[in-house]
Amino acid sequence: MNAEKLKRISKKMSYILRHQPDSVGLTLAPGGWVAIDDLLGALKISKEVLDEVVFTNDKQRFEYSEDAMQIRARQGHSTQVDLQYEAATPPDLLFHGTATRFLESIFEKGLIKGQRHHVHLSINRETMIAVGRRHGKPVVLEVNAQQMVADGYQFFVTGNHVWLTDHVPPQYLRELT
Ligand code: HQG
Repeated sequence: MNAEKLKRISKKMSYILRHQPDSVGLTLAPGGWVAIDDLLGALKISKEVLDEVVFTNDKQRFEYSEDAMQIRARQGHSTQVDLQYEAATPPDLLFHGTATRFLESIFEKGLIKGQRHHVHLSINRETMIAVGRRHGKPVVLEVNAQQMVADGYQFFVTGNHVWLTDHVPPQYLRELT
């Protein structure tokens, strides 16, 4: 299937699995899971097409359950759901991509999660530039995760290596130039 069409389905899946499952009559089970058959019915696509979306997705946003009966978005939710991630110890440094226009507010309030469940961080600086560009002129912030852990902050990691935390106060942030 062509890339354009796959992207359209992926966006619809993000909308359903992260934000508005009830828009197609679905409810997320704990962990954020829905039955694959129910999602196929809602999207009116075949399992083959769903496989292609899941496996070719640029950011590996979705995952199947171990029993291959269910699917979920790995992160990025705004709808109320417990993703049941286990706490994990991050590498000493993590990165967050944002836009320069947000810096003043970020250095005042820290990184806040807004509509999402968590602040999203990454070990990969390059990816973070692209994430920042979605909002304006990109800038990458370095997060002193080692100090945050020492100070008792909790982190979670998703299957596609996104690090999640509740809030990053300004003292742990440094602008990279
Ligand atoms: C900023 C994508 C002002 C924050 C990516 C960001 C990611 C503040 C924006 C995932 C702030 C929120 C998440 C403060 C944070 N004042 N602005 N105090 N604190 N911000 O889209 O991190 O393609 O909700 O820096 O890959 O950009 O959706 O979060 O610029 O992993 O799969 O407020 O979304 O993945 O924007 O992106 P977002 P994000 P997907």
